[in-house]
Amino acid sequence: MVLPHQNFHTEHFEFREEASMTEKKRALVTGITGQDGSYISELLLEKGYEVHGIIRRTSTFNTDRIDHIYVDPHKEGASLFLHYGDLTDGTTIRRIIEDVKPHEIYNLGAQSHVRVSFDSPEYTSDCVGMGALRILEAIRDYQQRTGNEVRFYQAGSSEMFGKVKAVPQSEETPFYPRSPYACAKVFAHWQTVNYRESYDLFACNGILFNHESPRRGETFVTRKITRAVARIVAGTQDKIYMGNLDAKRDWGYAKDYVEAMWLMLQQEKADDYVVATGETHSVKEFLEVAFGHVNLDWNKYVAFDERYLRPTEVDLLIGAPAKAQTKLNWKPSVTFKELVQKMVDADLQALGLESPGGLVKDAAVIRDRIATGAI
Ligand code: NAP
Ligand code: F7E
Repeated sequence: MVLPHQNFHTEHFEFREEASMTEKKRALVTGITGQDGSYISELLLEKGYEVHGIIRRTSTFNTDRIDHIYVDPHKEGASLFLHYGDLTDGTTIRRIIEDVKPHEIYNLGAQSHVRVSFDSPEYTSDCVGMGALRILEAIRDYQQRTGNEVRFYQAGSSEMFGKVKAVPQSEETPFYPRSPYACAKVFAHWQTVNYRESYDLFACNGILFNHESPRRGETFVTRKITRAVARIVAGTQDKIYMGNLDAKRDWGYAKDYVEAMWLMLQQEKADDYVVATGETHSVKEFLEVAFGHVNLDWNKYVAFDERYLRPTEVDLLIGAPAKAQTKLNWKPSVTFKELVQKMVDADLQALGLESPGGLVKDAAVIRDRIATGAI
């Protein structure tokens, strides 16, 4: 049997030709309602895939990030399908894999907030760590029974480097996780390596450094800042309460990073890759650029609140993305300053205000909401 993967790697045109001659490629995405889930789904749909996403049942709609790509499945030509499930529910994960028969699985689902993982360590470990293992086990059985290859992407994190053992951090740098979230990601990372080596699964770990966008969750530091800038300009907020401003992160643009995920699954051999910009900036620098974009001095608006501190902090992250650059031919397209300004512009636009950097074209409509008890 010729698998859809066997004749193409990174050349998009080759893939399109093949997809039209044979059945459509099917991808299954966990965490499809999240920031990365929405961008990877757009990318896969553009490439002609049939995309299946796992969503959780919620009492109010939380599909803002994917509403623009959703087409009623009763309509002809629909290519995006949603399935109820949860990473803590192995039976359902198995059933969905059996039904969808995916060629590729992107495991992006997670309780992804580091600070929250200290409050809910058991749940975070179950969903982030065991969730990945549940998928790997389901793939192992499905592949063995049917002979159909399923390629697997595991959303690893720079948080796994934690109290860093080397600067910058590469695929060779040992992990030293500093939160329940990071410990669970390390578990998922090694399970992925182990399933690749034990059962010859095509399973890749992306070790992605922080990546942001106008679709970033409102409680991560970048979006918390850019949203506050817009609300301060609008006159609906007067201060922003924050924790450690000295932490340094390697921040890139999420849309670039999902491209790297896809590229990993198109290679001849499964492998692990660091995806990063290779630059680091402090939270203070982020504040400077974000407030500076609307000619405000951040010092006048930022106040300290210890509830935003973590029991253990990750002080400095900076990635060495040489392997991704050479093997995947991947590189970031957006600079730090452009990223910050784009996010501020998008948040200003969401409030109906003028944005100094011009219009940010994003088909996903990100609504402004009141944050209740947000971290
Ligand atoms: P995100 O915006 O927080 O999205 C997380 C997604 O996971 C949401 O769709 C969420 O669904 C879903 N989810 C949460 N708990 C789940 C569960 N128990 N079962 C099934 N789905 C569940 O995260 P992101 O920024 O897109 O990140 C994507 C992945 O990359 C995550 O695994 C994250 O840990 C990892 N990562 C992110 C970064 C980054 O900088 N963004 C860097 C490295 C690694 P709801 O919408 O229902 O909550
Ligand atoms: O914090 C500091 C905070 O929550 C960044 C997730 O996507 O990236 C993300 O994890 C830094 C930390 O992201 C506030 O202490 C200061 O040092 O935006 P963050 P994170 O913890 O780096 C990694 C790669 C992931 O994998 C995760 O899923 O900013 N900080 N004051 C603050 N952080 C928050 N959230 N809120 C503050 O008020």
